[in-house]
Amino acid sequence: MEQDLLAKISELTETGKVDNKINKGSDGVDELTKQALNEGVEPEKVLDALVLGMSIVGEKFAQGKAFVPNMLLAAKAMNAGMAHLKPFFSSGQVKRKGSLVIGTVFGDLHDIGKNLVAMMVEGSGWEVIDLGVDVKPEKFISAVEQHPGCVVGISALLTTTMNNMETVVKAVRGKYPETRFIIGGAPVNQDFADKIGADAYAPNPKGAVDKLNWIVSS
Ligand code: B12
Repeated sequence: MEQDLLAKISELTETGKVDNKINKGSDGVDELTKQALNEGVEPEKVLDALVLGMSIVGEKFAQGKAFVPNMLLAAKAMNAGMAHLKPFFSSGQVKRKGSLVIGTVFGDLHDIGKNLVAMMVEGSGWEVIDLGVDVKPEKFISAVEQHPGCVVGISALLTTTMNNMETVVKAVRGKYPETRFIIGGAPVNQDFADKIGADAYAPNPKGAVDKLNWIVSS
């Protein structure tokens, strides 16, 4: 019974059925997550079910079998479930895997890809602090100050702004030398990440989650 409920939560997260207002009034992730917690299912297991749904859609996206709208819907469904889990996070009963401070580098206003990465990472059990677009080094520095031990994610979509990533890496490491970075965005690649001293590069949200899990375990 519990297994069925958890499997349903995963499936509905993947398909992006947020709540019973969608599709003929049958329950969505919102109602089923609430039901599971009310029935005493461990919050960790509910989180795992949400994460599984999100990771399946992330995998499909990486393979070109799911698209931006699928990711957005899945993230919306996951957020509906996460809202019921928030109290357990705040009480410390459910632990986050880590925190990611993420932003689009200064000079750059593109945020669609960065938002997808943020949603997917949050959906895999991380705390995400999204600084938005056109983020200057000082803003990254103050976020790192407020979230000790966080990983910093930087996005750039322009060949004219990708070099600003190096400025951010240097400025943040000037104050917090241990800070680890993950970068992404259409014009960058692993070679560029190596060149500017970033710890990781990923081409898509699924890759970002894998690399972040690798960063915290290494
Ligand atoms: C939408 C868009 C815009 C929108 C942005 C809206 C928004 N809210 O983001 C608007 C209209 C504002 C815009 C403006 C401009 N744009 Co524009 N834009 C695009 C467009 C069409 C799509 C970008 C996009 O969202 N892709 C979809 C997402 C899902 O993919 P993604 O961003 O690559 O992200 C994925 C990965 O890269 C990765 N990823 C992304 N970030 C991160 C971060 C981390 C940490 C990790 C691990 C991974 C990761 O994961 C994501 C999901 O898979 C592209 C062309 C294209 N087809 O890519 C041009 C494009 C990026 N733009 C371009 C240009 C030139 C501009 C302008 C300069 C145009 C102008 N003359 O004004 C301005 C610049 C404004 C500025 N200062 O930023 C050029 C860049 C050329 C270049 N090589 O530098 C492109 C390539 C178009 C072109 N062919 O010429 N743009």
